Amino acid sequence: MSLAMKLYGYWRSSSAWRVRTALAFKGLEVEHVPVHLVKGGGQQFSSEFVAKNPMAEVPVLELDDGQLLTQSVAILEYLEEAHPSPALLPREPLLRARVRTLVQIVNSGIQPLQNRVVMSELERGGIVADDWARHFIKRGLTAFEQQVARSGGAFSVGDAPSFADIYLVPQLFNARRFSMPLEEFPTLLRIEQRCYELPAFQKARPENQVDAEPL
Ligand SMILES: N[C@@H](CCC(=O)N[C@@H](CS)C(=O)NCC(=O)O)C(=O)O
Repeated sequence: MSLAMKLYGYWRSSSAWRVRTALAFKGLEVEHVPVHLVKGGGQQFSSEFVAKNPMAEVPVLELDDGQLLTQSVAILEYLEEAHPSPALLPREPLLRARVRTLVQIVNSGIQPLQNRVVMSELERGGIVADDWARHFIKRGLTAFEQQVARSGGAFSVGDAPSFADIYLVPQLFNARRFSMPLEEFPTLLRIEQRCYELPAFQKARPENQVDAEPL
């Protein structure tokens, strides 16, 4: 049986993870199509995949009519508009802005500075890429922690899960991959724990994916 939508992703990709969580939260079934980002130099660079996403990145969401969506923010916004319930954005404009602020702290302030493509270029230039990554993760998580201390409740913004939590959880996983101590972010750790009580956040974890490898 072929499912309606396809998600091109990679088990350990934090950006694909965001989309997996949103899909699971909204109860949307997709066919997962693994794109191995490392094996054989990276399947994301195949001409077939680049035709789907010229940035050669996951995630790509292919809709049932073949339309392709890239960039996790655009995909999540699309899912929220096309499938509004259960909601992943609060109703009040100010709170929606707070969620989007947190999303961008991760999406533009942390992840692009520590992704594989940037790290490889830094290493080629003789820079210690892990130190660079830790610097920007710490900077972003510090801002996230301060913001959430003001606007958060059980989750990052108020008492319901939102896009902000969907961006936070994979970023904490990435921080641990860089062996970063996280005690200075107690609010974020508490929210992460709360997120993992929800089935959608469990389902989206890297180790629960069809292409998962030992962590
Ligand atoms: N801004 C993009 C970022 C996508 C991205 O960085 N994807 C990474 C995996 S997390 C990727 O596919 N990298 C390709 C590579 O490592 O060559 C989004 O939010 O979707």
